[in-house]
Amino acid sequence: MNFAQQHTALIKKKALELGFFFCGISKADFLEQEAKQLENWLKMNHHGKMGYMENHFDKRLDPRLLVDDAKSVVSLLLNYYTEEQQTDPEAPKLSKYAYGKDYHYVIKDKLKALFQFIQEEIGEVGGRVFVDSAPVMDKAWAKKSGLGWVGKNSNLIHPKHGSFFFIAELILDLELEADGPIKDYCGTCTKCIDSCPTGAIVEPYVVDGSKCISYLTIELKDAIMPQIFSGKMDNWMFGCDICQDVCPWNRFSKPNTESQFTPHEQLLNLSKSDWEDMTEELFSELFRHSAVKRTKFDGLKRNIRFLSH
Ligand code: B12
Ligand code: SF4
Ligand code: SF4
Repeated sequence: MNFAQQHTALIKKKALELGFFFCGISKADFLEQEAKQLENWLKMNHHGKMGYMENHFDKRLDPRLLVDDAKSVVSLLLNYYTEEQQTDPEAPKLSKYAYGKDYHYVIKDKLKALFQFIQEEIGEVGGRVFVDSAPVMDKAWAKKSGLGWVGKNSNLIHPKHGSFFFIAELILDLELEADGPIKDYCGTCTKCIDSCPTGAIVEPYVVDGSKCISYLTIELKDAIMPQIFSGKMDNWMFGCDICQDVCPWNRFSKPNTESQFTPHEQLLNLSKSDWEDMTEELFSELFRHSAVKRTKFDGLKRNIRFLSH
């Protein structure tokens, strides 16, 4: 085994010990194919009012502009699937990814632990840790690293475990052994496209973010929701899981074992009226460490009100 192979094996083993589901490696290079696709996506205004997607175009496509002398991108997956569900079938729906503690914190701690391990075991390695919010194309790297294929719903799907996981990276100035991409297994299926209530999957593999319920309920900060989506929200108040719930590959999902993703004990038992009558105090208590804080109390109220339109 050469050094790159030894280091790769060490990192992958440690990543699993830290609770990551999978770890794959790519050479840090320019994302040529994605450059055109990102440019088109922005040109079509599929980012809506997510102005941050227009920033750092070059950095988003080239990890060497984010980390000096970057050699490798280490992609990591963290499972958030759960079989727990909201008990009132009439209650406004919350996406599974937001049941527990905000994943940004959970993942950052694990990434930092992995980076520290690398420096202790391998030596002076330069790099940075990234989760979600940075200008890095998480799915493109995970795909290149062989952790799954990007499906027609535009989510990364692992052939044995489905798509209910988060993606994070370490970009390092260390040579590692790269993995290769896997095949696309969507085949002739169109379940996600057919099930999307707002028609946000405008063509296979392309999501118009500005039409997605996840965008409308989380990212869009306007005081009033666009009327064209009235009656199309399928009772979602925060995020949307439809195009993943209907995906046949998600029958392979297994419940996560991350204790920090355990929902607040009251959360899943709130009834429709509990949500409608929610006070700011209860909101703060339920979502103190949660990603739902992103919408703020008024945002969640706006979403809930819109559902009864
Ligand atoms: C912006 C964003 C959104 C936006 C836009 C969605 C989108 N598809 O881009 C909104 C707010 C709508 C959103 C929603 C969700 N998101 Co989001 N989001 C992001 C973010 C910050 C950037 C994604 C991005 O770069 N988009 C830009 C466009 C260009 O990229 P793209 O859709 O991936 O485009 C590719 C394809 O369209 C393809 N393509 C384009 N044209 C063509 C043509 C052909 C022929 C082919 C084959 C391919 C192809 O190439 C493009 C580039 O690779 C990432 C985090 C990150 N930093 O990467 C998370 C991320 C993608 N989101 C995530 C999640 C979990 C969600 C939700 C499931 C949350 C929820 N339950 O509500 C939904 C899913 C909606 C969906 N079906 O996509 C996860 C996905 C995990 C996974 N397994 O894939 C990520 C990676 C966050 C994370 N770190 O874990 N999200
Ligand atoms: S998350 Fe919901 S609204 Fe967005 S593309 Fe998927 S099914 Fe459509
Ligand atoms: S529902 Fe079907 S088409 Fe959509 S991502 Fe899953 S396998 Fe692919």
